[in-house]
Amino acid sequence: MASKLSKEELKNLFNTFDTNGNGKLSYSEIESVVLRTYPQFNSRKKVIMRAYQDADASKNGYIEINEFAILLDALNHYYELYDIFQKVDKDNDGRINFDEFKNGSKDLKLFEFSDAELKLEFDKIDMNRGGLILFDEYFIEGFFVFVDDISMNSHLEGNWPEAVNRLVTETDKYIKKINYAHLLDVISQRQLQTL
Ligand SMILES: [Ca+2]
Ligand SMILES: [Ca+2]
Ligand SMILES: [Ca+2]
Repeated sequence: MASKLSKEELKNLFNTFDTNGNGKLSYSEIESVVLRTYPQFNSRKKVIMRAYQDADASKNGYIEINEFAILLDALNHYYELYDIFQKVDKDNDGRINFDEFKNGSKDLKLFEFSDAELKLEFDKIDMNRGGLILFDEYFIEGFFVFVDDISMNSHLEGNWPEAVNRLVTETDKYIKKINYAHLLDVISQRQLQTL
């Protein structure tokens, strides 16, 4: 979505967020604009915080104009992930146990998985082995595990765009819609960070 905005539209939107006009966005500026424009984020402040942290590539605590498109994409993407998470979390306790995971497997796009295969997937996501999936673990599975797979693949084959393509198809099983552009952004940021 953000990639569809022109440079000027992006700049105008950025200025709307930048309420004190200092050319960078603090977390509180972002949160207040997002909550004002999209009240449905009220129960999902975690999503805003997560998107803000991800988009701040320079790690200076502010979102600058060059990080802004990533912020918008991340907001959109995490919002969708959170949507699926809440649907599967039937008792609304903010955690997904294996029963909920099994019952929600269609929402998670895990079609035609046997119980044993589902258990394997569940354990993969449940990184701290607590028997429950937290939202953090869930979207880490949705993103960073695959990013690591991608960098491994790219070392093996020297062709990471192709590896990304394949993994995005793979990941579609888990998540309704992978934002390809954002995934690429995250990858390039990560590659820069590891240089
Ligand atoms: Ca500001
Ligand atoms: Ca920054
Ligand atoms: Ca639950």
